[in-house]
Amino acid sequence: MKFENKALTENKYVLDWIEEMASLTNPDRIVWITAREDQLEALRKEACSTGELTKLNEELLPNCYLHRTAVNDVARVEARTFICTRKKEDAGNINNWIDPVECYARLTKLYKNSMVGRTMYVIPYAMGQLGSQFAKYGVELTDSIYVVLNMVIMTRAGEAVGKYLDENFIKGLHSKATLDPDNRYICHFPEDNTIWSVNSGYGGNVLLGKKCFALRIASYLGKNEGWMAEHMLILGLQSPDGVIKYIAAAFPSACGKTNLAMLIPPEYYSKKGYKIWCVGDDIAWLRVGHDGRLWAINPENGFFGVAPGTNEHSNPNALAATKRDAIFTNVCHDLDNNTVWWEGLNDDPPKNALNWKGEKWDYRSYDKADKINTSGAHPNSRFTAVAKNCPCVSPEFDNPDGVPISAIVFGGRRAKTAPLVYQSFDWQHGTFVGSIMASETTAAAAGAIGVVRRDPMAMRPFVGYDMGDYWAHWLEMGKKIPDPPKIFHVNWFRTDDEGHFIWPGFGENMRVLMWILARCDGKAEAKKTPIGYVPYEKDINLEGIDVSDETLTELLSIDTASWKEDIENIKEFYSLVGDRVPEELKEELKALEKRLG
Ligand code: OXD
Ligand code: MN
Repeated sequence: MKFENKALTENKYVLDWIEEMASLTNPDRIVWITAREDQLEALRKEACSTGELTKLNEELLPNCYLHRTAVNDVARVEARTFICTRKKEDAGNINNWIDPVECYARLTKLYKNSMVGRTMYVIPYAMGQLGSQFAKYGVELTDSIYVVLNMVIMTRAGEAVGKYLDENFIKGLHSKATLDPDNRYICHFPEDNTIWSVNSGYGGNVLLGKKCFALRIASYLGKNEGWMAEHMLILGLQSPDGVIKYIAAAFPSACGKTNLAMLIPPEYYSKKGYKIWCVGDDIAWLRVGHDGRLWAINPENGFFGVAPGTNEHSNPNALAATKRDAIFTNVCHDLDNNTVWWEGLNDDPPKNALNWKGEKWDYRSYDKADKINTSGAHPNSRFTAVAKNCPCVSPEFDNPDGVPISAIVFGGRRAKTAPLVYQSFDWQHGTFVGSIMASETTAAAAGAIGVVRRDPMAMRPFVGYDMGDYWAHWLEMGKKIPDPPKIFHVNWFRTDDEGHFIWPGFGENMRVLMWILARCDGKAEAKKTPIGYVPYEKDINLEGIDVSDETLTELLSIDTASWKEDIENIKEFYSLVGDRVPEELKEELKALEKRLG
């Protein structure tokens, strides 16, 4: 095998695998990614020369680039994502499955000679801090410079990783091939530590360290090795005495997860000296520490955030992180300034611009009902930003031991069913609360409005094995954590009868976090209700916001009728998950039904 530069490992197992993949895909050149600045700069130049990237205004957006994916390749494709376990039942009813022998054969045909005339980049990378007990290592082979440059932001990639590569590394093969949507596959072989992705160039399908490794493969490893990989943000809330308490929180998409991860405390709290630190915005790996608490790291090194809606008000920290060293995907290109724009950035769309497809764009044609065809930026357009460029990045971001978690928070978008916040009775009940997590579809999403989609632990598309076994693993973990975090559920999206949100959300969500931490410290009482512990009105601080006592009572009320309706939906979902739903959770469901009367 002929590398253009020096191999970064001598491990024969790793080299043999690269050789095998290279003889299948047949690239013209093979280059190891050292991630040294001179190499990256040469790759950026090359990508600009072919149109793969556009360099943006160096003064306004230093070291920032714009990329457009194919118009039919703009999001993760769950229907084409597969968990290929030898036994179908191990992938479970929620995942798509193909027999691994058949899948390897089918994809081998698609990879055959797919890199002829192209370069294969060999990206050694770590999820987590190099050398940390949490860290896991992988190699992604790809024919895309865009993937290389994104992986260098999103993971700890490059020459320092070489010495950590051994037989346990995660083998990732990605080829854009022909970008044929009918032959697009995102396949996971958890029993072989392997990920194969073909015919896509979109982030979540091709940055294999993220959803594919850090959630799907890692959740499987975690089950076997006694730890957890979760779709959770991690934030630290610092009180005026300097003490920082950490919260891990899981939300389905479109619930403001990145905004919560980077929350700016409202003036009432900031004046007193409170502060929020962001450890992670998407993924948490959790392990039991020597002190008996649950500790977490963010295995990533950057943010792959949704651009539309990000602005000075909703998330100034994320916006600041995009001001340098960022890659923008499928946003609107302001040609006068050579900068970028997206819906919800400000009220001043560029007058001379290209839309996300690269076509001349007239902002006056924008129609909310047809965003895909009329918006400047694609609704799922993204920024890839270096975590360290975020003003509120936690000082513990690189701590190889992670941070101790006081509270786990689940959330969803529910008009009526879930109160603003409640606490589970214990770990088992908390696991149940996670298992019944759900969101109602909004006008923003395609399809009917108000349809409940169950998304347990926000992991529905990301568990690399059977969902029932995953819940069983949660219950097992609960037995192994001597001093477990308390588990809560929040809902920022409660509405009145006219459908208006009655909670202000955004920074004001800090008021709810304060109650959660007070509960963890044993400093707040709570009402025992059929669904869990709910705050007394007096314990949610409303100073400085326009929320009346009546509204708070409404926010904390339990709508028994809608809970009873929900029970039926949960039963259907449990039977969809199938016969591996743990008995303990079925009992929790029965007990809830009984308490509701
Ligand atoms: C993401 C997602 O992109 O959850 O983070 O879809
Ligand atoms: Mn996510």
